[in-house]
Amino acid sequence: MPEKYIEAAEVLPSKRQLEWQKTEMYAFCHFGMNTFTGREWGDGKDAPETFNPTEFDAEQWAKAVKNGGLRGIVLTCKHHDGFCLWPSKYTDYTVASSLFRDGKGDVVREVSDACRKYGLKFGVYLSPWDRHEKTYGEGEAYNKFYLNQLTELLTGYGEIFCVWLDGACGEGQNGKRQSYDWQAWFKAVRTLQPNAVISICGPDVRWVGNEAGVCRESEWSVVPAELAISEFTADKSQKNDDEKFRDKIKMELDLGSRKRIKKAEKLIWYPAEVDVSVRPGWFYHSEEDHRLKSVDRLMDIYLGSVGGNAALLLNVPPSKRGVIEDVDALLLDSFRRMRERRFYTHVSSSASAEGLCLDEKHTATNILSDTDGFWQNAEGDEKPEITLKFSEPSEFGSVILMENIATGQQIESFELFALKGGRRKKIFKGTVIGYKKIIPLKRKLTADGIVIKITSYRKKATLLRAEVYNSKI
Ligand code: FUL
Repeated sequence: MPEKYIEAAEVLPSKRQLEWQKTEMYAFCHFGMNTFTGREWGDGKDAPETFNPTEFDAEQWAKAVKNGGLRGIVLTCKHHDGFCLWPSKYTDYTVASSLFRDGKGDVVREVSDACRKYGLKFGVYLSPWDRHEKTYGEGEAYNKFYLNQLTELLTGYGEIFCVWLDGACGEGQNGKRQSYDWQAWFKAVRTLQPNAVISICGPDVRWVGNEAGVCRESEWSVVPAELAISEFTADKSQKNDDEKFRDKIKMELDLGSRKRIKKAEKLIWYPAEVDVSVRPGWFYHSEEDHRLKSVDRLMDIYLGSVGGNAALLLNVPPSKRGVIEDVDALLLDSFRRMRERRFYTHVSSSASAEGLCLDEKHTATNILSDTDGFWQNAEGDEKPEITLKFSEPSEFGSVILMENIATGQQIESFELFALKGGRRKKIFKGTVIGYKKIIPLKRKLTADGIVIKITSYRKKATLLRAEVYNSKI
């Protein structure tokens, strides 16, 4: 039997996981009955007329999200209160009973259309916990009801990139809890939207483990299979609507090291997603307009998540008017500008790359171009190095490295050196790379180039890309 970490090196992402990972950062839009009642969790008893966005404009959402450089929107089509943002045939607790567009509206339709118009991906959140529906807690009847609603969303609104299933499972109207038929629902997603990932209480994308935007230093995408059991995630999820939950960080820090996986029965590709709100709550509350996260905090979250082998699902909730308010839209705008300033001059765009490699198909030069070609270490080279030489001595402040995850996640540690007049100086020591590792240096440096040294890997070391940037400020 090979060692477990060698087995881990052979675990690969599915095509849908790979495509999802490239999406990097996308918006969560919590919008629904709670937007109008000022709550975070509704009890399913509010009259449908309460839902009445008077200036609803899905294109405005899409523009604000796009302008922030995010690549999709996941919409809360139904939250725990059970109110549906589309005219579901299976309940009358929907937009069709509201005043919105005189009962002829469909928020899911308008948001999905706007996403397509602005080149954004569209995903759905459909809460399994439903505090309005009478069959909730009755077993088979509710599972069928949920499947019907899921089917409506999967068949009526074009291509869906993500089905986001949260773990909340409270009591229904009758005081009963429901045992969810996850497998039947997963099957429907696979059949009706084969390219969609099933996130959180699903097999494709793992919840990072907190809602505060805190990321692990070493985020592995190959982890023990039991982490993907829906009930396991559900158990760790929020049990009430207390704001404090979102800031509590209680997560296991090591999910994938050699030591952690040693005794695992089965390993799977299960990459992390960081879900966090720009506001204290998931829903919009005007009294929180002055409590938005700072752009510096968003940048830290971005560097830790997208720059730390995870994806970022950033919640930007529309208001009662049915628009993303200026404070939120401006924050997204500043966040994009800040990223543009940080990655302003692509110092390595005319660099050369050298290093031993497996064969002429896997040369170091591959890491400089935006193609699928990648570098792979020479057989037996245990501490492979690549030297990037800039066309002239240059100042820089960030380095981006990407592993070729299509052939697995294998790098366990690496070091970076600055090259100056033939001498090298260590400037960074890190652990995993994975899909993307962004290394913000403590201070800017001027050098002739850098050396990337892989100090530990599992079966083989690969790099898809390396980029060196200087900031504008
Ligand atoms: C949780 C829910 O209880 C929250 O209200 C929110 O929707 C969050 C993203 O998922 O499980």
